[in-house]
Amino acid sequence: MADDDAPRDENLPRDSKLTTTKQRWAREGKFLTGKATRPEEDRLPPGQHLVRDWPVLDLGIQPHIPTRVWKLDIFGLVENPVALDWDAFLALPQTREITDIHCVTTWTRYDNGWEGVLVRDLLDLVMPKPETRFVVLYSRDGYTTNLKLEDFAAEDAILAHSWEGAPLTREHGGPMRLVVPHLYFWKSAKWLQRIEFIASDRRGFWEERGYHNHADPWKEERYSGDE
Ligand SMILES: Nc1nc2c(c(=O)[nH]1)N[C@H]1C(S)=C(S)[C@@H](COP(=O)(O)O)O[C@H]1N2
Ligand SMILES: [Mo]
Repeated sequence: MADDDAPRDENLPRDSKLTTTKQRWAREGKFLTGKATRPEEDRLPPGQHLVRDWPVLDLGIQPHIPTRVWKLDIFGLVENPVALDWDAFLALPQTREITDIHCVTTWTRYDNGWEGVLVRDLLDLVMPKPETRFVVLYSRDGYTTNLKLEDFAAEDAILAHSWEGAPLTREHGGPMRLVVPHLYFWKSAKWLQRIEFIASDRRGFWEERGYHNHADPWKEERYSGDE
């Protein structure tokens, strides 16, 4: 093709609505789930093996929390601090999703069906202040864990009350636990009771005891020595 025939920049339609919209989608990664683009053989993070059962891991205390007395306290750097009871929690938008679990002890369990309230829907309610950069999660058994706000706000992070169509069992954190699928499972607090929004980071139970502060399984962020 002669140079003269090549389409020249100035001849291309410039600001058609479709072009600018598509450019915006590309910038925002629209329609990317982060999963469709990952080949099936890369679904298992490094150093992990698949299990079919669902192991139970905790500090050995499995609190019994009837929904009648259940409360979720959200406080700290938010415009609208709230204390939700069970009915108020169920009145928030409900979402179902299927995600994988990756535990730092090297087991991975595929395709867990959750139902609950997306963290994003909770954030719409409480509205973190601009200075908020981290959250600390406090559980009824005394467990704590910390997350960057952007990890807590991941599109698939969910406050789950059901698993595979049935109420979440007590041993797995029922009546409600957090699930943050893109991080090792210790970040997913069972029996979640309080969420604090803060400006500077504060390490949780395992993060203070040698576990990585961030916990990305794809980067094998297992231990704090690798931070
Ligand atoms: N409240 C609470 N949440 C917790 C824990 C805990 O001890 N207490 N353990 C964490 C760890 S280390 C893991 S691997 C997962 C285990 O969840 P499971 O017992 O449902 O598999 O819960 C996480 N959340
Ligand atoms: Mo764990």
